[in-house]
Amino acid sequence: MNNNLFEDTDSILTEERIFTPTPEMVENANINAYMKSKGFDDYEAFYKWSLANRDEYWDDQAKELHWFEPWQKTFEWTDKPFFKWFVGGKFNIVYNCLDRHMETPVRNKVAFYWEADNGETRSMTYEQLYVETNRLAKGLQNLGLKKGDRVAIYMPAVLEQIIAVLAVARLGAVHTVVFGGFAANALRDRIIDAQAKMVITADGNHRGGKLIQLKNITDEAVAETPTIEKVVVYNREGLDVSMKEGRDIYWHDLLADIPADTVVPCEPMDSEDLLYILYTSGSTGKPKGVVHVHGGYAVGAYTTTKFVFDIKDNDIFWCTADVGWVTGHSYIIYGPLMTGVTSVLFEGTPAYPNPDRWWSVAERFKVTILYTSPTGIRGLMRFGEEWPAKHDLSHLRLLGSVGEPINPEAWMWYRHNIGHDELPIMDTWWQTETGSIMISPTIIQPLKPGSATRPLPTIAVDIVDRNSKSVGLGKGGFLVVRQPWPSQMRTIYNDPARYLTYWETLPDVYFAGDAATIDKDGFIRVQGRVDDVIKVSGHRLGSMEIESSLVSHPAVAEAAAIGKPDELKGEHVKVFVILKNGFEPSDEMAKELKLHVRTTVGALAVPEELEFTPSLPKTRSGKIMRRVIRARELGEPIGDTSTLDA
Ligand code: 6R9
Repeated sequence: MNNNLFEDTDSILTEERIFTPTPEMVENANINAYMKSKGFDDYEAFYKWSLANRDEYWDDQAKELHWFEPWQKTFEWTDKPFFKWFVGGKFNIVYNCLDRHMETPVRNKVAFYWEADNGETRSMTYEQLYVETNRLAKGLQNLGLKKGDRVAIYMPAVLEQIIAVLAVARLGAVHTVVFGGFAANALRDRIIDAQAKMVITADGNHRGGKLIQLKNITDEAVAETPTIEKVVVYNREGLDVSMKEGRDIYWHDLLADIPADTVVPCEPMDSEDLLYILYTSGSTGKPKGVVHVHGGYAVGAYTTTKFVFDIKDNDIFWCTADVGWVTGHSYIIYGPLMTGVTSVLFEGTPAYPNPDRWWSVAERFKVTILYTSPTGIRGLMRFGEEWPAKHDLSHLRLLGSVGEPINPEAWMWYRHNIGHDELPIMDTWWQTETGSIMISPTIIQPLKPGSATRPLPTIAVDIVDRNSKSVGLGKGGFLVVRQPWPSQMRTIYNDPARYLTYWETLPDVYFAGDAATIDKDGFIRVQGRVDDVIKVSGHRLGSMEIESSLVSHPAVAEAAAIGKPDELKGEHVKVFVILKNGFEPSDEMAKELKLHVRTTVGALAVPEELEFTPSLPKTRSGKIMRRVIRARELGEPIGDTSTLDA
């Protein structure tokens, strides 16, 4: 890690604008009601209490959900840093998303309003979602799916994607959702690592007006995955796709004889049984299969949805993420459904056909809470204020941001143009590995543009030096967490050693690679990754994945990928390429290599800049020193080069 990372710390700590909540916001806030029940009316004092009473806090939250059998012990270190939450409890997250609401007025509420890329709309009540989930669960059961089996879900943002996720989890099987924008190789690698038995996909769909051939890509991936027995295909577009006899089956054929009153009871899972594996990029090697479980994950997703977004009965919640990322898992599907709120699911892209598409969706569905990303905001900022101004966004009452640091300029634009100069913005810091939001204001706290403010209750966040010692107010360091929380990943699938690195990089704390500063008032500002992960438009890409793709091209000897600051995307990819003897640098070659990355990794990973170079800086052990390349590229101090092979 770079020693000089925090040299510019002082210059970043200058934000003085503070926005305070109105008395009505505080009075009606969900978090306020809970605080009061514990005898507090001040967040700081309440937070201190929560650190000392972690298990009581989580017991209170967990009790609001349905358990087939209660837990005996709230938390247990099994073999540190491995641990369990809600030990002995029997639980199914889907029961809490659906079945529980069948006894209450939520039954007839809209669960999702959906809008297609082409503008078509559809909606589904909680009861309809319950019915369709049960039918699909029955169909999957008929295909032989059972508890513990892994299923890859490679679908567009249609309601059936959500039904697929819920049906798999209902049966106690484990889903691994693969983003619909990923290429065949990425899908194949994830299927192989998870040893998935089934893929649920669609023929294809349109996004931003472009057709994505999901079934063709699935066929290509599945040709090299021995574990796949069945491919279920949802007919989204009526495309003429090839169906392999005995392996492939259409969703509608699978469900044809399954009546609407079919009930497949939720599999009673142990709290610690697997719910899903979600692959995310690390700095080296293949993507990591982050493992989440039914009990603790549910409690974390539910609690944060309730407190951070302050969900009320008549809210319309819209999280613009894709279900293929963790944000979609926790805040499109699980968190919102457990709270019984009405959500929006949107298949399209922000600026298609016009730069006001999002604002038009928000207006038409009367969205009250909008949760989006800095990259989304920056992307739309560039078209000008007149686009949001065309729309009545007066229903909005709360805004959120996630995925990367939000620069104060974008924060102010968001508040001014979307939040009519008065809405609070919840800048939420968390990760695939944390399962749910960790650092974020709630509606009752003061805000500073560009700051995720403070940790949520019980989350023992600290900013530390290399010895895990707090740096103190007004300084910068590594962002760590000192105590476990329920929705934390349990391990890396097939690779527990890799899980250990999160706890062993810095002594006795959880560290997942971000740097942060804390100002004199205790406001935290997350600065981004300290390792070699590149964050493009809010999505984590491993430098390794991009480099592996490049060196798989016959002309490439070696490659190094770095992230460079990008006004729009947060970071963009720049690659340095050493060609093999006999190949000459040219514009055509650069084009060909970019295309190669597109087809092997996916469009997000395509390098914006490609430079041919005769050599790359390496350590003596042969590791490419990406931070040296990055420092050179950005004209920054190079730092410790003691391991550099001169
Ligand atoms: C939820 C999600 C995690 C990484 C994380 C950090 C960055 C996320 C942020 C933020 C600053 C925020 N990040 N939210 N940085 N402020 N509010 O994005 O998960 O895809 O696993 O990425 O994203 O660098 O470590 P994931």
